[in-house]
Formats: sequence, C-alpha cells, structure tokens
Amino acid sequence: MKEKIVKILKQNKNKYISGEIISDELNVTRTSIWKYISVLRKEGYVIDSASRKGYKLISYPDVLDIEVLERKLSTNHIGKTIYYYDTVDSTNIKAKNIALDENNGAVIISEEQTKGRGRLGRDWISPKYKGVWMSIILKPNIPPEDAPKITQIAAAAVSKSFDDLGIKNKIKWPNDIVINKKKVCGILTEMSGEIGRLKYIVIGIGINANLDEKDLTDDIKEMATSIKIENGSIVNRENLIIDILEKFEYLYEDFLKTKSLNKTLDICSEKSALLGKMVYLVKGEERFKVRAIDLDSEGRLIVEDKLGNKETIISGEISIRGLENYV
Ligand code: BT5
Repeated sequence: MKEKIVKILKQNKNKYISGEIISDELNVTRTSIWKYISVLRKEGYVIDSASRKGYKLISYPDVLDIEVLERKLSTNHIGKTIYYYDTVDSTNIKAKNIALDENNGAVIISEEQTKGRGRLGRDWISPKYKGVWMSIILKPNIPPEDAPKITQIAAAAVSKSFDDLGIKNKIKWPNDIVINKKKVCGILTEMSGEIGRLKYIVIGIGINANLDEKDLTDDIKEMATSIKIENGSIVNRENLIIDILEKFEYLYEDFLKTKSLNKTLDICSEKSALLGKMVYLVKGEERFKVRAIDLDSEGRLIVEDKLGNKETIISGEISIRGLENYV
C-alpha cells in the first residue's frame, strides 16, 4: 500500500492531491492514507499537507528501484535472484542463513544494516538509502583456500565499475577501494566448508556511495569517505550495482573456466594503491615497514623488507597502512 501511495504522490509531484482521491483510487479509508503518510514522513519523505487541498510530495529519499535493476541486469547467474530489504542486521548474515538452500549467484541487498560487519568483527556503518550494502552467494567448485581469490575478483569488479562511472579510484589490497587515499568500499568474504570441500562463499560488498560527512563517525573520518563527498554529486546506486554484478560475473566465470586469475590480477595490479610503495604490515599489535612489490598468480601480496627478504602475504589477519595516511 505504501508503495502505491508513493506512486500516486510521485505522479502528482509538486501539486496537491486530495486524500479523498487517493483513498478512492486505492479503495482504503482516508484515515489509513493519513497513517501511511505519517510512516512515509518518518522514512524521509517530505510531504506537505494542507486542509481541503490534500498532500503534496516535496522530496523523497533515494530508494532503490529493484524492478529497474532486475530489468536492466544482463547477467547469466549473478543477481538472477535478488532479495531486497528495507533494513536487515547484515546482508552477510542474511546470505549465510539462506545460502545452503539458495542458488549460486543469489544477491541480498538492503537499504540499511543495523549490524553491518567489517573484518575481524569490526562495525560497518550502513545508513539508510545512502550506500550499497549487498552480499552475493556463490557455490563454486574450488578448494576453500581459494576463497580469498574471490575477494580480488570483487575488488577488480568494483574498481572497474567506478572507472566506468568516471570515479577515480585505486584498489588497496586485499579488500578496499579508495578515493584520494580514503576508503569508500570494503569487501568481506566469508565461507562455510570442511577441509577440501567448500559449501558456499558469501561476498559482502559495502560501498559508501552517497554518505554525507555527518554519516561518518569520528573514529573512521580520518580513513573513510564516500563517493558523494569526494565527487560532489550523487551516484545512481542502481547503475552502480548493475555494473558491479555484470563485471563480477565476467571475471568470476573467466576464473572458473580458465582456473587463472589473470584477468582480475591485471586490473588489481594496474589499479593498485600499494605496489611500489613503502607500507606498514600490521599484525595485531606489531607492525613492520616493507615495500609492496607485486601480486603473485594467486592474488597474494609480495613484500620485501629493507634487507631484501621477500614474504608472501595472505589476506587473513593482516592490515596494511600507508606510512603517513591510510594508504
Ligand atoms: C571491510 O572490513 O572493509 C569489509 C566491509 C564489508 C561491508 C559489507 S556491507 C554488506 C556486507 N554485510 C556486512 O555486514 N558486511 C558486508 P575492514 O577491512 O575490517 O574495514 C573496516 C574499516 O573500514 C573501518 O575500521 C574503517 O576504518 C573503514 N570504513 C570505511 N567505511 C566504513 C563504513 N561505512 N563503516 C565502517 N567502517 C568503514
């Protein structure tokens, strides 16, 4: 019902439409229309009301149009089933709850997360209507230790989609996309399986698309930003999601077919914020100064210390920091 009222209000944007006309059209009482209008106002719709004239829609939040998204998406598997929510605890939690019974490629998208998670149990801020908070369920026939490769595929897909939308960005290995040295996107890969047998992988992608300064808490302000803050204009989230899912499918299918990450690694190397730079490797309380020199064929980071000793880093428990800034 709420959606139907919104539709009528949008058709009459900037002019008054009487409660009576709406209630006749939808066959409900004027009191219930009034109740729905109150709910909509709480959700961020600005609706003027005037006695004897009715309601006038002034502005509305940027709600995802999933029908448009589904219609435009031209993938074979990824996003063929989309679960769309107004609010959830975490799209990764939702995905894990249904993964065993779901098809490969199902996608969970929410306008808001109340318990969004980063790696190592960190919080992920996910304000309503402002970001891309989504998870993809995958059931590839690969060994569990290959799961981090899917993180690289997702990072490459997001980075290339940003490029296509004219958003300058870099990939900060293993799971961040940064703009002007600050993080706008994080990827959280989780899996379920036994030794040698993978049941499913959930790839969570969080993008600070249209967050404003006030949405970023003090503890993350130094390191985090949004596309809107950096570019000064609102991103169309539907287009962004479509582009990411299509690019992700292309790289993911290529990886399964060829058993090689080459296409992904070309992008990850070209767009790397780290390669060639001195960085800190942070392992718990310890940190080591090293130079990031390459990605190996498995998507792991190769670093070199000042004595020339090389080490290959797997993504797990490691964080990378720039010597002065986040990157
Ligand atoms: C990540 O963790 O980067 C993975 C984030 C994954 C989020 C998605 S949203 C959809 C899906 N459902 C979930 O519950 N999660 C996934 P990590 O590498 O631990 O990075 C966390 C750090 O990123 C923080 O400490 C901040 O410095 C920075 N950051 C940037 N934007 C942030 C935001 N919106 N909220 C919290 N931290 C943010």
